[in-house]
Amino acid sequence: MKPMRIVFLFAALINAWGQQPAPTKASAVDREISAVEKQIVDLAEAMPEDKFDFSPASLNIPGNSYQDVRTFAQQVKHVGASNYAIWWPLTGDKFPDEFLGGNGPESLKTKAEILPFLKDSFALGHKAAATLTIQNMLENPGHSKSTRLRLAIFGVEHAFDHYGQMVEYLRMNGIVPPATRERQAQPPPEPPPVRSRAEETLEWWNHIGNKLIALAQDFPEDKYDFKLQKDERTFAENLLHVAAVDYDLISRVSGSSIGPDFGKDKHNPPRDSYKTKAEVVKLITQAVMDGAAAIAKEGDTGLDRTQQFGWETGRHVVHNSYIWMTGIEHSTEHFGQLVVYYRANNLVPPESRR
Ligand code: NI
Repeated sequence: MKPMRIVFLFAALINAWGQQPAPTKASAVDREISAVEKQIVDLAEAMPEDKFDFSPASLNIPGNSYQDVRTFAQQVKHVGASNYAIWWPLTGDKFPDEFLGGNGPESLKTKAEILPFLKDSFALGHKAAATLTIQNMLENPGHSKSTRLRLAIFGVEHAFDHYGQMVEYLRMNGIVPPATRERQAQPPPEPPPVRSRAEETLEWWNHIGNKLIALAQDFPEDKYDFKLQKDERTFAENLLHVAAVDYDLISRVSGSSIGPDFGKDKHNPPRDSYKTKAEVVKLITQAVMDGAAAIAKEGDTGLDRTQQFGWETGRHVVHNSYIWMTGIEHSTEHFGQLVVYYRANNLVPPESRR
């Protein structure tokens, strides 16, 4: 991953945390506990009272081995009892004898009795998370063989294990789990509006145009007359040439002469007329801007007008959209050439510096 991307990633994470202070160990773990708590409490509340004693064994699925699995009520009570067993060592509270055994107190039978037990067990989880610090998280509390951090996180893992089973219990009873229902209730995101063809053309025109301007502004002025071979254009002449071709195409599409008079070779303005880097930058910038203005002004109607046009591919009657495409393609060819000039001078082009 490139460094810039990492910066963006961190920026996104910081944004996700909002403007709140940096999370502590306690708050980070507490957030995990809240997440599983919401899922599992919502699920238990969504199961009807009369289904609390449901077990998949009652479905008599051919070849099943569900005989000895927990009922839904036992799943809920097991999560609650386990939460107490796992998190109690962190708070130092006394573990009630009646909570021993995997399924919690025998006395709790109805949905109305079981749900408060579940919720209270998560309240203990929040209390346990609040005790965590960077200093104590690797200590083993009491007689535990696990560290404080391990216990805090294990409660979350264990609850999610049973959440997955309980989801199936709900679906076996024709109930869509609340988390899925919430997700389905969200309206699908609106697709962005389709842009006009002129807007699309403008995007590509500006894209390559801005890349050329960036090179023109960035390249050292004392290397503006650099070229690799004696019979090719220099760095400056390439830019002047692109600007001149742009103006030729803009004039054809607009039906009137636009841009400066470049003299006898209208595609190759003399370097003498544009002596400084500032003058070259100004010309290529103006050409890109004038082209963009013409595309925007003519719109889709302009793109559909036709005229005689000759280029490397031959002479045809073409749509103006074809002429704009020719300009974009032509600019891109010269952009590639200028990038080579960068590398030939042991310089890195702006785009590759990230
Ligand atoms: Ni050319």
